[in-house]
Amino acid sequence: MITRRTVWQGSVAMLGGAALGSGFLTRAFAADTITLPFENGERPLVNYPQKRAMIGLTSRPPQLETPFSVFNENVITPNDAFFVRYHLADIPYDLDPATFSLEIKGKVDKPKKLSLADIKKMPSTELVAVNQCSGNSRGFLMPRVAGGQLANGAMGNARWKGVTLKSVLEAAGVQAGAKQVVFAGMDGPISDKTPDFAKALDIDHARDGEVMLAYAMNGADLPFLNGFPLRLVVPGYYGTYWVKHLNEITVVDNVFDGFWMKSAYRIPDTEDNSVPPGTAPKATIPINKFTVRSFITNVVDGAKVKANADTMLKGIAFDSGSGIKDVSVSTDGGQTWSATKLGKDLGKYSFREWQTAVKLSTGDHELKVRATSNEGKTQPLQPLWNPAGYLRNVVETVRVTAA
Ligand SMILES: Nc1nc2c(c(=O)[nH]1)N[C@H]1C(S)=C(S)[C@@H](COP(=O)(O)O)O[C@H]1N2
Ligand SMILES: [Mo]
Repeated sequence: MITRRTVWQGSVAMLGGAALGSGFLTRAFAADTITLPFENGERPLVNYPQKRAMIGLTSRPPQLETPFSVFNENVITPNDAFFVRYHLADIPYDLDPATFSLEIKGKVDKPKKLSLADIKKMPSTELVAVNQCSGNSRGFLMPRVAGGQLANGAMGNARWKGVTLKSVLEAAGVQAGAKQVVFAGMDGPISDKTPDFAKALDIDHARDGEVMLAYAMNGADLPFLNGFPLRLVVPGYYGTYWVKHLNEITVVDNVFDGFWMKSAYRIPDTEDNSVPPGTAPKATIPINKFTVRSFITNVVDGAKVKANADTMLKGIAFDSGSGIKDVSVSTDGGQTWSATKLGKDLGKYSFREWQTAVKLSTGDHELKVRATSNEGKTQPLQPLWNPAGYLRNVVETVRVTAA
């Protein structure tokens, strides 16, 4: 029998090799590339353990984007195609799930150290939810901004299984005066000058019964690169809060001022969280909930379709958890819109499928898709801008030629 420990030792060797840019990775770079639709968009397709060929953004640490075609295959993103984002290069490749423990400390009556077995003995909960990087789609921003130049593949939808953070906090006994809960994982910086990755949620949010400590994803253990053996799941919130390899929860009686909360992952404190392109915001707040988005997944930009016949359009939409009320498409560049048929409801935090048929006359057309959430939010026709390139949710356009 192959034990997990053995499997990981094997994988670690491969990961190490890939991270160091061995011949294995160099060959992957040379052989297969993909060009994302913006300037300097050429990327290698890279191979990592537990992952199919993914779009490589960086190798140390590994950052992998999901090829967009995956979103047309299934409303649930397969584990082996789920994107990967890390900040710090010291990743706990040698972690042993048998000795792993999660510490709960700070302003609690009963500090705890829970093993994975302890956690798996607690009542479990499941939820389908989208994880999306704050910088998803950043590569499309004009003017361009610094940061990972991602297309639309730094998102994914999975069924998460674990225990509620609420139940773990209750077991530890949160003390009066608690303000926030701080989360840290086992990865760390290679140099002391880089601040360790830690994120915080307000105490009420942490105790809402939905925020989850997940040990499984789509019916399997978390892939190593997606946070094995335990990660935070914060439904409706950007991925930056979804701390991976989670081993430390600290209840604090102040607003946590770590670098990744106080200085990074901030959005303009304006009504639509944008500023005029190229300008700096006067005040900022921590990034929080997803903006509403929708995509056509089955027709790619530049496609040729049959004129005056039914063209099937299908895709996905999601918001921060009010749920999708309507997805409409336009075949005339946004002048007129028609409703589409929504697919099965997998829960308010999930991708929602939609589809419709359109007839296109001979010539060039701009197909647009726009979602409206149950809380009445919709997507702008012109892109909003902020200096970090977060929150992108402009109405997407796919150009096709009908003949
Ligand atoms: N431990 C740890 N957790 C982390 C990060 C990290 O760098 N270290 N990055 C965060 C960010 S910014 C994102 S977008 C998500 C990505 O989750 P994924 O890699 O499973 O797709 O992980 C989050 N959790
Ligand atoms: Mo992210």
